[in-house]
Amino acid sequence: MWYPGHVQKAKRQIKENIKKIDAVIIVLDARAPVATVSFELDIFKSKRKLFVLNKSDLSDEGYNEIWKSEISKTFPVFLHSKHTKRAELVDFVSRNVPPDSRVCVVGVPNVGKSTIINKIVGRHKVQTGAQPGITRGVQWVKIENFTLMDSPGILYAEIFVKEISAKLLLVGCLPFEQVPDDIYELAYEIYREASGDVAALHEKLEEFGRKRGLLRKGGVVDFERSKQLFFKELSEGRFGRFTYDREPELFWKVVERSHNIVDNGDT
Ligand SMILES: Nc1nc2c(ncn2[C@@H]2O[C@H](COP(=O)(O)OP(=O)(O)OP(=O)(O)O)[C@@H](O)[C@H]2O)c(=O)[nH]1
Ligand SMILES: [Mg+2]
Repeated sequence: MWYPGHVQKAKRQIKENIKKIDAVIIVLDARAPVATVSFELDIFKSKRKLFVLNKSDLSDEGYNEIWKSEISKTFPVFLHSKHTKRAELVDFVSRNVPPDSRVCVVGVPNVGKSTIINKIVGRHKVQTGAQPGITRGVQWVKIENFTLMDSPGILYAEIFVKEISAKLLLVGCLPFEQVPDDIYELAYEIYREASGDVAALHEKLEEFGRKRGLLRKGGVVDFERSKQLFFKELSEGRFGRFTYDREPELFWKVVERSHNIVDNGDT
């Protein structure tokens, strides 16, 4: 599926800088911590790891606590959202990395890496945006106690588990126009289960498309546009707060596997 050249380049750039890095902040989406930890953690094998559960304003509050306590069994973890105060975020990083560390911020596309860096820095130093693939190269930003490295979102070259792709779609990490239909269908079923929405996908897109005026000649709904806009808005939290990954035990299995899959960057 989607694997643009820049993801491959990003992995190469991260690997080139790996010796200079003392610690990594792994940014996850609080709605799908398992799906968003599914990338090559082996690159960071021997590094100190901190986790940020981001976009927690869009996930279920009860599950936020469950996930925080699960990950905290092994790693420092911080529940973050756009409402979190800068001082709390800076304090979390400062407490968990040695002074003058060089810290790389990593994660799948669009999870909020650059937004977090800007908050820590206190200024709009690195570019952010509502689509995956905004950051195109590594960028170092120095602040008082440590230096941060922003990096482009990375993904496995092949995501074999459809459920992971579907959840990445639900939280906005994949480009909507390139995702195959079977992944959309699965994503919709996962959304239905989390939300209790009873409408079938076709009905939903018909209703949504009509309401938004996404029509073709003759007044028929343009299902392609309706689908993409519906899923974009869903990923931005417009229809409520949902947590799609609800099995904390799975997290550790995926983390272990992600440490062992070595992508040589050629696939
Ligand atoms: N609701 C909400 N939106 C957020 C949060 N953090 C980031 N965003 C939004 O998510 C989108 C992606 O943010 P970025 O910081 O550009 O994400 P990134 O991980 O750097 O993305 P790439 O560079 O494309 O890999 C932007 O529209 C942000 O405004 C959050 O905590 N809550
Ligand atoms: Mg970015």
